[in-house]
Amino acid sequence: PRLAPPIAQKATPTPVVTPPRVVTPPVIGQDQTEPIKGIRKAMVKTMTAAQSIPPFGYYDDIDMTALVGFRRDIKQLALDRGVKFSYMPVFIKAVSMALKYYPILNSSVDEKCENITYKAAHNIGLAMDTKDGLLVPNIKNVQALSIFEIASELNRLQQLGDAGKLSTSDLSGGTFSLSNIGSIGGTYARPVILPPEVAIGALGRIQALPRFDENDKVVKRYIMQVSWSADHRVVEGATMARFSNLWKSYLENPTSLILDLK
Ligand code: CAO
Repeated sequence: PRLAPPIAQKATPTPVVTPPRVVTPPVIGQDQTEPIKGIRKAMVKTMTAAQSIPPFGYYDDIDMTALVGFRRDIKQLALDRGVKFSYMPVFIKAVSMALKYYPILNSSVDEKCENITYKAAHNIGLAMDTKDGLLVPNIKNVQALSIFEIASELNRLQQLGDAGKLSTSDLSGGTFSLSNIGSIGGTYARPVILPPEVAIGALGRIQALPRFDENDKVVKRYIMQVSWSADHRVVEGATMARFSNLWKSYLENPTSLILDLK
């Protein structure tokens, strides 16, 4: 596929990390025991249940060069309409567009894994790092939303997450999840599937890296790693790989994404 020329942009230098101002607990020199409660208690329950799932891991590099330029233009347009626009709305829409062809990845299984339900709605969950802890609200019916509508909904969920006010409805009914750990840092991750969902993807940080062009010249490209986990009891590795290839193709060629948009 033809890709847009690299964008003239300075590579971000490795940032100097400022340590957090407050470290809690323990008090220096003293052990401290406290009950596990609230959102962390919910995390114990979900993650313990997740341990019964045998995951299949699949990793790939995504050339984001064209999308970096595309998003730079859209970001200002969205801002003019009062909406902050990151890469997530595009990642989420591309997931939904690819799920259409691989519906098993948008399914759920019952506790004993005896029945599988193909979900009609694409309710895409996003791992969110909030002051209360890890929460995974979801954007409902992504298959029927425009990319701008997804961005607005993401803004709403982020504001509620920051305020500790996400509703039960926002937090339930997810059918597939994404975890953008790259907004904090890192490359690869091993995301944990949230039962009863069967797949999740983690996104690394977009980095300026050298790559070869079609004339074997070294060029600067913007690369992001994706790490998928799927429930290997019901999802074949090849299905995950084919889904990832389609998702990757939408991100690497935003024009093809527009072509298939509903
Ligand atoms: N690489 C490079 N830049 C990225 C990026 C990535 N992977 N992801 C986000 N960014 C950029 C955004 O584009 C934005 O840039 P601008 O200021 O230029 O617009 C900036 O980082 C801040 O983005 P954001 O974090 O506010 O928004 P988002 O939509 O990308 O992500 C959310 C939203 C909720 C996913 C994110 O805030 C978050 O909480 N991430 C952590 C998820 C997490 O904890 N996962 C682990 C779960 S398991 O414990």
